[in-house]
Amino acid sequence: MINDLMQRLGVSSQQYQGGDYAVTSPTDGSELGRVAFESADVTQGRIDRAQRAFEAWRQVPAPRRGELVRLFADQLRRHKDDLGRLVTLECGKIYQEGLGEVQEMIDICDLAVGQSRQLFGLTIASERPGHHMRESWHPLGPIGLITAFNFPVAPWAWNAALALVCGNSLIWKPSEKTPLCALACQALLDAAVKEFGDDAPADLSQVVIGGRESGEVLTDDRRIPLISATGSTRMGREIAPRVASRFGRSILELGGNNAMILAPSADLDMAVRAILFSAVGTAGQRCTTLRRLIVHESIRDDVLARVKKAYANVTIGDPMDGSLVGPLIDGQSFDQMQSALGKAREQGATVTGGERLLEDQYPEGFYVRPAIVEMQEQTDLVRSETFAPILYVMSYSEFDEALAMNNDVPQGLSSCVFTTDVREAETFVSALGSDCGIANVNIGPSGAEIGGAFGGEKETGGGRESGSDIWKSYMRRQTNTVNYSRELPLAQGIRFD
Ligand code: UN1
Repeated sequence: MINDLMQRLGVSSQQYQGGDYAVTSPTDGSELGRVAFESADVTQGRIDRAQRAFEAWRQVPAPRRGELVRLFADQLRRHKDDLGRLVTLECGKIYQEGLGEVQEMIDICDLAVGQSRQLFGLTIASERPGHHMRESWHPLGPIGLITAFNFPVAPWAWNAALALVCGNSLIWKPSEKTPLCALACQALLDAAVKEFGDDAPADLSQVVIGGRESGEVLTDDRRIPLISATGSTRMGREIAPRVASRFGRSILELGGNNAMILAPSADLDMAVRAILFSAVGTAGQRCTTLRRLIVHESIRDDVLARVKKAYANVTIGDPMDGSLVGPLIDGQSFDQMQSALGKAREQGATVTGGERLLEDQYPEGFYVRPAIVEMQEQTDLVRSETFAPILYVMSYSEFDEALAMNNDVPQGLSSCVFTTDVREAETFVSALGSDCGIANVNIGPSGAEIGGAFGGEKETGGGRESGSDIWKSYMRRQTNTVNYSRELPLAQGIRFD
């Protein structure tokens, strides 16, 4: 099956077979392929070629660059099922979500195509007569992309689609756990390049299959002006100072610890559906997963009963077979989940669920029942992100207290309130409300559309990707003052004669 799939996606067998690093499927531990990790020298060579590709690509007019991204989106539409299936096989998320991830790629491509005709700057009033002042946006350089296993294709596309229309070349180091998805995306982009014609340079986009050293080659090379990295806060802590020490820029999209405040006036049916999708969807392995439920004390028992009932009906199993929850990525992730649940029990919490399932059928697949953990208070355990389906439930009495709990974690990615009280809703999204990059009302914290800026504050890293004006991150800003007069007046009225 994997061979047919890879063939249809245009990946040659030598690319994913014959190496010595085994790529396994989290669904059942079966081997999907064997890739070879490249050496640091090979990665260096890629940077040389990416630099040359950039020098050619920046000369192609931006709307024409948009045409390449349009062709790429066509490829994605044509191969949506196959790529969605590969996402499911390689990272274990259910097929519906695999398809959703590919749709997210298509959406950002569409946005980028439009953007390719709108890379405009400002004209600014000059204080001097006979002078024009304006702001121009120019291509930046080869962009280094580092992505995580849980979204093996979409975050690359958020960066790649915009970076390409902005006139940059790309070097992508995917997670070691999901190299096949990266090879497939690269093959689809190569097919689009072929259709596009000769004005797309060779090596416009490259994939680095490698380990940590390859990542370090990218972060340390001054020819790469921007590193965009998605992953853990621990990873971000290593990358950020390395890039900063050479004055490179970075876009960091790191851990989240996303909460829902559930107020007494909320539509509870809607809230429970939102909790279910955002807490157990993707087996709790989204950076935007709902991890903390802060519920008003007056409705706590009712909500808990409803949420437990909804959890009991969730189907867990083969992500290709219509289950709602697939496996965790690996045994290590399972161990981390168990360790967090153990600590919660020590702290006196009541834990429902969390146990391993289907072990006989899949000895190498780590399926778990999503856990609900009733806490007395928000402890340091709750403040740290465990990348697994654990929902900590805590209660509040005053709205201000709930808001303070929402913000009292090191991470600042996503958040939401369920309420029909306009004062609470508007306070939550005000300057005094949620301190996160994403703050929603009557919508769960996960599943953002690509039109907005995506990312968060504090230990989430401060980066933003996707829509809004994020294209500017992939360009360099230049201020131009043009004197069309016959005089040379100095700014600030300075006389120098
Ligand atoms: C991630 O988990 O790294 O908002 C990205 C969401 C998705 C992206 C998640 N659009 O949940």
